Amino acid sequence: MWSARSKAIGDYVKRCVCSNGRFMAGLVDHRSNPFGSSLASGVAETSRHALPFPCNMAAPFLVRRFESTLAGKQLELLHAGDADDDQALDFPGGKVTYTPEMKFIWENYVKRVPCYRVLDENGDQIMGSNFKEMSKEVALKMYNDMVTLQFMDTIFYEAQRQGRISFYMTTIGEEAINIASAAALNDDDLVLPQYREPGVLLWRGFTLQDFANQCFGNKDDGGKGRQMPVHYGSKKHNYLTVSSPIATQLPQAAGIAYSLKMDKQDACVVAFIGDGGTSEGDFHAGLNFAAVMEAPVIFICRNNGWAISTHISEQFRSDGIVVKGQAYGIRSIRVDGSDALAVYTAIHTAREMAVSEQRPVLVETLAYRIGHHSTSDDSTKYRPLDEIEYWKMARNPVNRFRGWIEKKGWWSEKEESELRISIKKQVLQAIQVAERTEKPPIAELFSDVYDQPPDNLREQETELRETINKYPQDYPSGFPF
Ligand SMILES: Cc1ncc(C[n+]2csc(CCOP(=O)(O)OP(=O)(O)O)c2C)c(N)n1
Ligand SMILES: [Mg+2]
Repeated sequence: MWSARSKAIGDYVKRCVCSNGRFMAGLVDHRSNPFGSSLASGVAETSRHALPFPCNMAAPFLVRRFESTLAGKQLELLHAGDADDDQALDFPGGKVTYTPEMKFIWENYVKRVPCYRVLDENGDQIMGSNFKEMSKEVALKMYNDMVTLQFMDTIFYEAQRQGRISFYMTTIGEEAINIASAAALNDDDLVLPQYREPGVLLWRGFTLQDFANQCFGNKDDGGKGRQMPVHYGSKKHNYLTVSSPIATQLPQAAGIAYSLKMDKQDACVVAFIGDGGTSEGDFHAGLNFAAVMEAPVIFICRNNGWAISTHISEQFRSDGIVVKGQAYGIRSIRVDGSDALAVYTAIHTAREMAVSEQRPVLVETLAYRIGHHSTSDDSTKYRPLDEIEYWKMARNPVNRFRGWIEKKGWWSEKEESELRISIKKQVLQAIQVAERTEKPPIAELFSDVYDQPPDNLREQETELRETINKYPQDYPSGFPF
């Protein structure tokens, strides 16, 4: 396959081995079947006569793997620009031209990658900007959900401060990324969140009651109260459960997207990651896998300037994240994350590319994290208040989108005040109901992993029950025992 891709090397090998008839025949066979005649026919044979595991699993996988990826072809196309240069170095992956000039690639950029936007700070469309039109219905749902997210954040945050829930994370400043990206996707697209993307679930119909049940860890929580607050997940909404270890979702996203590709599904995977998350090895493994396997996955990096108290200048020296996409051979764009219309357009286009061209796409959104990292953090200890205030007031994504819908004649002051009264009431009610709902039974802590729980798990359950009996005052009352 390797020599078949590279004509010069193929010719050279031919010249060297022309006296060896068998080797030549091998080469000819190889070319007629890009995956090697022996491998392909062997695999087909294996899959017809099912062998015991693991062979019977591996064989069909191999057949389909090669059917569904055309990495070799893609690489040739990728470097086609140098194909006619006879002097070029014919290297695996494509031709590389020579230069007598010794020139290092400079670490600084002449110009930073610009940020795509459609709306200015007042919600006015920028002259000459191109964007995807949206209906009044979609625009109003987007606005409604962004405001809901704000109320949810304010009230849940306060509930944590009052000691009613143990932990919370807000999305303040990143409402447009949450909602506009969800609006641009299909509901079949699988979302692998980091943790600051509850808006995608909200858009898909996860109710305020569902959110409250999860944060209070009651018996109606889909996760049976086993996860920390904000670690939402919903199979019904194609939203994989948030996992605390940062970036583990990215290699998983590449794998899931590759399986969608093999099954020829009309859907893609969408994986969110923060700027801090890009320093994890999993970020690089995920992007590289997706690029090589040409997996239909959109990586949305929320660059919000901070990873807890670590500023991006301590996180990386590149021009943000967008440039890393090109290094991996992934199409990429940088978008103003405070501009809902720009996010909507970019994600809509990225989705079309991912699904119809079967390729990964990287979208870097820029929107400052206005809130603290979590309720365990006080960001005023490491960043100036006026910086936070500037982003909250001058670059607020919700106000900006409201400006646009008002100018279109789709929204009024009266509707605004009605919406706010109604949402506030709904969020408060959801919290009250969730708080009154009893907790899941203790036995649920030990179920759903093993068919027959092992001895050590049984021992732990007994020990827990004894401890609760001994110190009942330290455990919530009304716990089904
Ligand atoms: C593997 C791993 N390392 C460290 C942490 C602790 N941690 C939790 S959030 C976080 C910062 C992530 O920042 P970023 O990706 O920028 O997301 P943001 O909170 O800004 O949305 C860190 C270091 C973790 N959860 N997992
Ligand atoms: Mg961050």
